[in-house]
Amino acid sequence: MSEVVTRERHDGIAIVTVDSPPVNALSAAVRRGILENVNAAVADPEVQAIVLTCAGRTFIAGADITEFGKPPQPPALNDVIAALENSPKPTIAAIHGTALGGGLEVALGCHFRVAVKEAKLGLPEVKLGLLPGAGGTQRLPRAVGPELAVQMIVGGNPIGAAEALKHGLISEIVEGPASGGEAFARKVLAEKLPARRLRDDDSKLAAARADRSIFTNAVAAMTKKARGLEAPFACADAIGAAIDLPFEEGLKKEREGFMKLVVSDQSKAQRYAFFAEREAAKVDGVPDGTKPRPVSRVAIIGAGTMGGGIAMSFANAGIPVTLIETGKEQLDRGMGIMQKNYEATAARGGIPADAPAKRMGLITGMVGLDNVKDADLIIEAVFETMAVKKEVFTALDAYAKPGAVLASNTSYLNVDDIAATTKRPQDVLGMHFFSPANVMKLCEIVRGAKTAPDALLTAVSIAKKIAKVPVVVGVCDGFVGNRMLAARSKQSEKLLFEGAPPQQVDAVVTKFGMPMGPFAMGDLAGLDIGWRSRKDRGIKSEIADALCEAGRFGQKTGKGYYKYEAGSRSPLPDPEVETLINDTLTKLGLKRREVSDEEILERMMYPMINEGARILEENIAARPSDIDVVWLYGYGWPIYRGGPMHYADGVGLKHIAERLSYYAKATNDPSLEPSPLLKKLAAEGKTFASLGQPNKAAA
Ligand code: 3H9
Repeated sequence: MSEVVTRERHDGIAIVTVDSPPVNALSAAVRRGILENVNAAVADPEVQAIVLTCAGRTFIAGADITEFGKPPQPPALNDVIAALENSPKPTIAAIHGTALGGGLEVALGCHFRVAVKEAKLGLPEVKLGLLPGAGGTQRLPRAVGPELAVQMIVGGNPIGAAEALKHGLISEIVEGPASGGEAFARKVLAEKLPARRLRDDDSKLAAARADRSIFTNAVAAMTKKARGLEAPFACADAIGAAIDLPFEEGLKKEREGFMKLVVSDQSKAQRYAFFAEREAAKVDGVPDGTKPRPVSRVAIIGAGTMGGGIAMSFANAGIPVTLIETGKEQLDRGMGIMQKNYEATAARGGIPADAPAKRMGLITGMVGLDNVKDADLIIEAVFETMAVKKEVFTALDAYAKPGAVLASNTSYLNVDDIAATTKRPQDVLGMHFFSPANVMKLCEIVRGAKTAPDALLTAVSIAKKIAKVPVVVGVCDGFVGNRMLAARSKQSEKLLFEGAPPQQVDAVVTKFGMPMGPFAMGDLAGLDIGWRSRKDRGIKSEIADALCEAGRFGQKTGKGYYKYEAGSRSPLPDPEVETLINDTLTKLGLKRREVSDEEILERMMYPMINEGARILEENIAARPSDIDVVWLYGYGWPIYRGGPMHYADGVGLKHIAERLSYYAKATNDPSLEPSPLLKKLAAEGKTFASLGQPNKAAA
């Protein structure tokens, strides 16, 4: 019999336990094990009820994603679920941890479900570009009604045990999964509770069958932000089939939808991203057995936009922080902004009404750098110039306790130079958060030449604790994300001089799926920052300079590359900008030409990919998938395109290398020549993925 699924009999109750670490995913062995044990329990005359439960940290977390794209192995999940549903003896799923995807579908096949109070239940397949393919779209609407089913399936967000109880998804909240499941089974037998097969119970569909707008309104609300994605709409169609069709026909529709999505490029990209994110957390070059240093006190230096956002990230995770400023006035201003930010979120219903007070209660403001002396981790988020950073780190070296990890939130600067101002470079590294730091999930962890492995792991582990996605990168100008962005910015600027208007460039980039184009992004960040820095360095960029000379600093002045109506953040094309560009080009003796959307897309994407290849050559990123994670979580790269390096593999590296060589000549820009690594891979017909990828994501 199965090794990953076992069965015990306790006085008439069969306890079937799945034990397949790490997350009890439904591999072929687990499916077979459940089926065999349920069948055996049904056949055992001593057994009166069957409890399905899991060992380890969680109930079944879903289908085994590594099996997708490979030839299917029997038994099919639907057959396993049918065995539980058709059992003549009551079946009970006893849930702890997370019952997700196929895991919840198995539980929905049982006649009853109970869960511990911390459990979470959900159908998150949509986040992998899929729909629940084992009856979830048919049984969940029958269990909780179509409205909540749409939220859970189309939105992909799990619910807690209390909500599950309220909506009838579980029958009881229990203390321990196995013991609670067994006790509940005895209650079923003693009270002769009728076994309920969800497939037979259409009562919760009646309202939406009478008035379909209940369903369509719920779908409209959940798909508002689904631009470019296929799966949310396919999920909605499958739930629609539950409302419109008998169970078996709905199941067939669901199956068709699943089979289509599982081979789609979008789902492949989303599954790749799932494993890429987990791979990124594995740090190369750290001796086995290295442990992160314990962190119980955290201090953040600087209560500006970044420092405040970082402090909020800690408070959001329930971790107390000390926020340190040089003066009371700056501190009060920073604390005030955080307070307002929390209140605005609470007013929108984003967090509970008592959250602002609770979270602000975790942030202690203090004046003076000497207040870092008890901190185990110190994150500096002061003004982005080397002189200021060095001054702060010299002071931190004097005040911080031995062994404290000293992190800089620099977005460009050389972390080794910062470390060199201290007598403890082994404790220094970068933690580059992205703005707004309380929202954006990426944290580039910058490993200096002398950073100690345990200091590095400390930063990675604390980033995970505050719900960030950490990616370890090496020291270079702009690290991974901003260095690649700079390659794109250079091209977007050049395109203006060649004749493409800002709105055309931005439209191509947003149509691709990015949240914003480069010019709208410039307007949001403020054009004066770059202008000042160009002036300091004696560099010219005639169009951008002319905009700033005309007082067009971006959104904050109501005009930049675009104009903005009072109180609005929507960029509107401005004829004045058109004139300004024309005048500047005439002055420079340059002629505008028609630039095709195709050229814009290639010149926005390929130079970035080329820079990514250089980043790999220089070992600034350990794997191509790490670069993808940076772009997915730091810059809003569309998840269904997997990240720039994954996208490049899909386009074909040979094509990309050829186009880069072409543009290098056509636009007289040697920086566009393909990097040696890109050239080599292209010549060998290979992909970036061939260098080492999260291989689990079956193609
Ligand atoms: C589905 O069910 C389709 C069905 O409707 C229909 C089928 C016909 N498979 O995240 P962690 C690995 S689609 C394979 O770091 P946590 C993961 O790669 C599925 N492997 O832990 C990692 O490996 P490693 C629907 C999986 O505690 C390790 O487990 N289900 C799977 O932070 C630990 O993972 C989902 O989408 C899997 N399904 O979070 C749920 N899941 O250590 C996906 C995890 O080698 N999973 N692994 O890097 C999750 O959301 C989280 O893993 C979970 C635990 C919340 C469960």
